[in-house]
Amino acid sequence: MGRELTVLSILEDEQEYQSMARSFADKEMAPHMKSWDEQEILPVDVLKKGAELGFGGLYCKEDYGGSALGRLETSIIFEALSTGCVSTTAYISIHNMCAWMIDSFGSESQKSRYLPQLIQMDKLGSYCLTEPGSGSDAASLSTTARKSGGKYILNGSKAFISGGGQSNVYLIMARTGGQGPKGISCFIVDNDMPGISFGKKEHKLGWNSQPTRAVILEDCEVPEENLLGSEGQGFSIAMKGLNGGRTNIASCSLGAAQAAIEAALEHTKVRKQFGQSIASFQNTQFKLADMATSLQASRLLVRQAARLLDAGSPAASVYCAMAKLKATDDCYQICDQALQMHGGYGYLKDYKIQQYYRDSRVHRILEGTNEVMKMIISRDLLVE
Ligand code: FAD
Ligand code: 2MC
Repeated sequence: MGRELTVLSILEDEQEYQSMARSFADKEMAPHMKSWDEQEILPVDVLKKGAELGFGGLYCKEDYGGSALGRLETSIIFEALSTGCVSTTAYISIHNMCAWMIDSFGSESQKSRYLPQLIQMDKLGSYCLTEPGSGSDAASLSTTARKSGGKYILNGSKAFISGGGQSNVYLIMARTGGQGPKGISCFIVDNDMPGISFGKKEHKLGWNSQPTRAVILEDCEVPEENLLGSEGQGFSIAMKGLNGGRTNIASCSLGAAQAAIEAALEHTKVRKQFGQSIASFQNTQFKLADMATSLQASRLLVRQAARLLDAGSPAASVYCAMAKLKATDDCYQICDQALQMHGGYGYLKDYKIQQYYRDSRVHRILEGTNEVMKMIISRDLLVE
């Protein structure tokens, strides 16, 4: 299958984006994904090459060099890139979310200072919402930002920050007002501002091509012109960023599942047991059919969420939650099934299937756990 089936779901002009991204994934990413994982390398040179094709600011406006694509095209691109390395693509997706937040809510001066380098990926961005004491309950965060003279003084710590220690620009959600979401503001913090430091590099099951660290703020001095949007707008900015983030992460899961099915097809056609190929057993064939159908159903829901984001629909955030829930759960199951079809070989690090399985596992946890996605969907259903 594989590619033919993917192509069926999109229009002709969108195929161009898909084949450009797939060709980049095949040439620049797939041959290295194993070593990036084993050696825990964030391939900054490859990110910069990707930025030349527009991957650094896919849905930023053209004013400062963005690609000005829709979320639908972005989803197609992240899916295709993920077939070459899920973890690296997911990092690119977080970077894109940060660039979009500055593009959408920044002043002209913030945009002109940060966007050109972010979009070129000469500088990398990280998104900092989670704290040790506030994960799913993000609005309870306790990092503070106190105004003093022409500066804000930030104190607190952020947990699990993707790109932490390696990124240059951190979008930090901190409390400038009272309890709850309305007391939160968003700051653009450079890695060399006084008072920012980073924790140890976390050891992870997957997503190893990108570092994850705590970001520690001790009387961190941030110029007041680095407040993004207005005081109290930070939670809303963070959530709007995450709507796109969730379709992006869901798209990365689509890519993992697509690659897993391709690997399963390759393996089961060649591997023989009981005198015939594994692919000739009806159990294998039916499983493959279920996997392809499940991938396609996830894909349609992700593309629908992306379309609603593009249309500015009020239903978009719920669809983004549905797409993230469905695609990250189902695509992880597809990776698991594909690993099973490899038998013992699937469990060996010599075979790439285990990396898709490991890398896609965390998509059910981050950018809002899938239980939080169910909370968002059910709240909408039950609203009076
Ligand atoms: P908790 O909130 O403690 O949840 C634990 C369990 O309880 C989960 O299963 C959860 O679904 C469940 N639960 C919680 N509340 C409810 C409820 N009301 N109803 C039902 N079940 C509930 N964060 C960032 O800000 N920036 C990043 O770049 C970033 N990168 C990450 C990278 C990695 C590799 C990982 C693992 C995490 C990253 N995160 C990042 C953090 C991630 O968003 C959080 O881990 C996630 O939101 C869950 O928070 P938590 O880990 O505190 O779990
Ligand atoms: N889009 C737009 N606005 C949103 C929104 C969304 N998806 N979610 C919430 N809001 C708004 C909401 O409309 C409300 O605004 P207003 O008061 O003007 O009506 C405000 O935000 C507060 O929302 P709630 O009243 O729903 O707040 P509550 O605290 O009950 O729940 C919840 C919010 C659980 C949905 C939010 O805390 C959440 O999404 N938690 C998960 C945290 C998360 O996703 N973390 C990811 C970190 S990043 C990461 O993992 C990476 C790898 C980068």
